[in-house]
Parts: sequence; C-alpha cells; structure tokens
Amino acid sequence: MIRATVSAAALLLLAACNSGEQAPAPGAPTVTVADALCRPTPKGRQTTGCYMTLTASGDDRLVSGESPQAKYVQIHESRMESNMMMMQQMRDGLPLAAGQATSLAPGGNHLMLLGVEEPLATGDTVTLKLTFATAGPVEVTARVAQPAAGEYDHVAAH
Ligand SMILES: [Cu+2]
Repeated sequence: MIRATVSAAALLLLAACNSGEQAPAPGAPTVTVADALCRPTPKGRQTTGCYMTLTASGDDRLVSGESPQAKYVQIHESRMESNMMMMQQMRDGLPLAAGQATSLAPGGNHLMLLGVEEPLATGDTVTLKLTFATAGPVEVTARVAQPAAGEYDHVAAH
C-alpha cells in the first residue's frame, strides 16, 4: 500500500518534468568557437590560414568571415587532386550540424586570410568576425602560432 503511494508520487513527478521540457521557448541559436589559431604570414606573403573548432546549438552554416587585419576572409576547403593539395572557396559556406564540433584544420577546411596588410607573427592575435545563417555573429580572437608539427603546410599550396 505504501509502495503504491510512492510510485504514484514518482509518476506525478515524472509527468511534471516531461511537461516542463516542452514549455521553455528554444534559446536563440548560438555558435561557440574554440582553439582559434592563425598561422604566421610567411615572409613576403599576405595570405595565411586560420583554424578553429565550431559548435552550433542548432543546424547552421558558417557563411562568411571578416577581419580588420585582412582585406578578405574566405572559407576554403582542401582536397587532393593528382597528388596535389588544392584549395577552393566554399561559396555556399560551411554546414554545421547541431551539437557537433566541426573542425577547421590544416589540410582540411580552413579560413583563408587574403590581403593581410601587417605581417602576422607568433604571439600576435587576429580579430575575426564570423557570420552564420541562423546564429548571431561571433567575434573571435585567434592567436597567431604554427599549428602542431607534422601537419600539412597549408600555405605551400597557395
Ligand atoms: Cu586556403
């Protein structure tokens, strides 16, 4: 008898929890950015690659980037063609699946800075503003450093 009363109370609690889950309006979609890093610009070059990890709260798309330190910021993909690493702009942007960490990394997708006026050296920072299809824009401060050793030298492909 006592046991029956307890489980009835537990069921009521569960019911309360379940109905509560649907009540709150979904928060505004957001994208979080981690580990933002830009390579130092090679001597005499005004282009370099930036890498980071993006996680969107809902399905989204990185559509563009900008930086006060570069004339253009493009979203690039890399792929092997006839044993050569080729890069091309992702004109439709980079899809982000809800809750999944999407990496921009050497040898893969990356942000390309073009027309970098002031050379970037290790220890500098780059301010990037990323624009998404759904989430609000995100401002990122990337540190300038060489990615971990052994990774593909992106700039050589340019
Ligand atoms: Cu590139």
